[in-house]
Amino acid sequence: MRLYHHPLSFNARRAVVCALQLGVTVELVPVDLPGGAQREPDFLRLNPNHRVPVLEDGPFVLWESHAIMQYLAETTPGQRLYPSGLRERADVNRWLFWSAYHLSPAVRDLYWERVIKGMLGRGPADPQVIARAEEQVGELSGVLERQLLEREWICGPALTLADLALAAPFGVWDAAQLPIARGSQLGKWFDRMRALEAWRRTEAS
Ligand SMILES: N[C@@H](CCC(=O)N[C@@H](CS)C(=O)NCC(=O)O)C(=O)O
Repeated sequence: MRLYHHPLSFNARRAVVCALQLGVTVELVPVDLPGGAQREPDFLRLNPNHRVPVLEDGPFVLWESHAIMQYLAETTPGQRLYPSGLRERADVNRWLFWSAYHLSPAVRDLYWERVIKGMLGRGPADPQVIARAEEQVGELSGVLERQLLEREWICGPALTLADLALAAPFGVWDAAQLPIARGSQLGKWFDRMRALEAWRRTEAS
């Protein structure tokens, strides 16, 4: 299997960490996003949305990081990150959707404004976008904080896809200056995530 990614993309990182945590061997293929490789016809044939990550499993091509995580787990015999019980799985799915729809876009806005825009010479940060995203990230992290008050991991006593999906945006915590206290339950959970071998192996990415 091939996984197209970029080292600075937290959306790609969640798929890479997931593969590593599952012990799935994937060939990592870097895509030169700053150079515009994602808009070349060859890449657009893989993903018409011009985004990473993309998974290629023989003739089957899959984009959207959370769907890739689910696919990787489903195709790994004996895996324990994606429970098979109806409600346990629904609980994990809930957080995957929440990650895709709420958390990741809010963190992306801060990361884009405070880091990537400058890196690409795309002009100064927009204070209005920053203010709105900070408010969203603050509210969303409050939801996670309460969720983690009595749980070691997002869905209970065991690490699941939900943790891997949600940890990825927090990888830019310092760079994007996320407005969250490090000593919070969320900060402690993130420290547990950072201790995972799979996470550490993607640290440079
Ligand atoms: N919802 C998508 C988001 C993917 C995404 O936004 N990827 C960014 C990098 S983090 C990208 O490839 N951007 C390149 C572009 O928009 O041209 C996912 O979770 O896979």
